[in-house]
Amino acid sequence: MARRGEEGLLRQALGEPVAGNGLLHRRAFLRGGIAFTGGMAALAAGGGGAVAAAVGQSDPIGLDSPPTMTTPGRSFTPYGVPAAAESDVVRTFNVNPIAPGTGTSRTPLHLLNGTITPNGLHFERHHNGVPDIDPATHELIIHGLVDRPLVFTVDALMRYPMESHIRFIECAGNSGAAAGTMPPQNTVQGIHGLLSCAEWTGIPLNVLLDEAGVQAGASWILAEGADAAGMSRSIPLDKAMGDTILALYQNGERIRPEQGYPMRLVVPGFQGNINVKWLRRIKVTDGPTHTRDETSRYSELMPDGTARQFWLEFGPKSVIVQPSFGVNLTGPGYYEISGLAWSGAGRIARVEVSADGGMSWTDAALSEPVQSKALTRFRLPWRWDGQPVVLMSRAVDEKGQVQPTHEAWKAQFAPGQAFMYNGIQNWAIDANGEVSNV
Ligand SMILES: Nc1nc2c(c(=O)[nH]1)N[C@H]1C(S)=C(S)[C@@H](COP(=O)(O)O)O[C@H]1N2
Ligand SMILES: [Mo]
Repeated sequence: MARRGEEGLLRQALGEPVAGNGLLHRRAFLRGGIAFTGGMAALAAGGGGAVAAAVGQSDPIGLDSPPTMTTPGRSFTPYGVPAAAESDVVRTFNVNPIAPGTGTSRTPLHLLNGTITPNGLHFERHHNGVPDIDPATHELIIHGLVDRPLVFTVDALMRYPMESHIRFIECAGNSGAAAGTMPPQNTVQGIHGLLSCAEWTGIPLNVLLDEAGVQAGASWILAEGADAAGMSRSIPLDKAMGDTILALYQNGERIRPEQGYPMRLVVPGFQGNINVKWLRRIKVTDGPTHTRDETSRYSELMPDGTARQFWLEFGPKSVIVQPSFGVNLTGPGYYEISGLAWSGAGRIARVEVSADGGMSWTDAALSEPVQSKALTRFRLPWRWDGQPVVLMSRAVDEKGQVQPTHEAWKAQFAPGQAFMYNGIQNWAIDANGEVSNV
């Protein structure tokens, strides 16, 4: 088959580009259907722009049995683990020898797809290690401005009505390296990997606060963890009474020790720090407590020298993960650009993609279901002609907030600020298909 004919077929199936440097309409893959799939395989045989390999000569229709079909497979395991060949899909971290439990590990977002983070790959941020908590003796106390101070055992909490919600958790320090003056040459994991998304199941916090009876004059709560950092944060009462949950399950199983076993707060869309893990105490208060964790950190220096405190909700943000640094292109041809978008304010309304450094944009398809304060996967078909390009993505949330450029983000703060960074991520692709951060 002549290559020209197949190119024509693909063009017919996928349509003409809708924005600069070969971006195709977001529905092109759907429209292409079977013709597109056939076209890919045929292109491979022709040698150009292939993603599917050509079928072998001796076995043109795949009827020879592979060895796995002639001997029985292995037996069962009590708890499954990923395929051995996937051993590079792991969290990354550096251990500080003086405080080995203090620091972060990062989710390999560039090696995953979809939106849910497997529990063993959820990022971690510990201020003084992972405590070893016995669920038989752990208790949660609710006190302060309440009618009835209460103490709950884990067993008692397991009997309460629960809800499940898919939510992202992101560290306020995530992407901080991208807020600097030089774009970091690192993977999405290295730059943006303090971000994960899971289905959290637990008790709406308002159920427990109502049981304790919040008194008039109360306006905040203090939440404290049972770890060696005694990490504690103030949370506005309306958020605590809103969509905040006391989570006991993570993607169907009990919360991992790293994520706060036996219980943590999930405060949707708010900075990671406030999602207090290993929760042991909630005090209802008439104002923020100004704990160490919210005065020494998690406040922003403004251009006029004042500090902004309690800026808790993330703005709209997105990043292209395929392709991205370390996820290079293998030659000209058709690709699916894909990435993640999220906002602390609610659902993602749209994600626009540019392949010409921001001169022209087109809407990516959002993979359903698009959920509030959860990671959203966006996808866009693209025909790369082999010339250098700059890819960008820009998220807009349901409140109409637009993800800012790097420059616009920086202009809001004093130099050196890096918390809550949500600037646009640019990836340059050179003629060899190699991706760098620009
Ligand atoms: N008790 C306690 N809660 C904590 C922390 C901690 O060190 N101790 N780290 C916080 C920070 S800074 C973040 S970003 C999130 C990280 O949650 P994860 O480790 O489950 O990803 O937990 C928050 N809750
Ligand atoms: Mo964090």
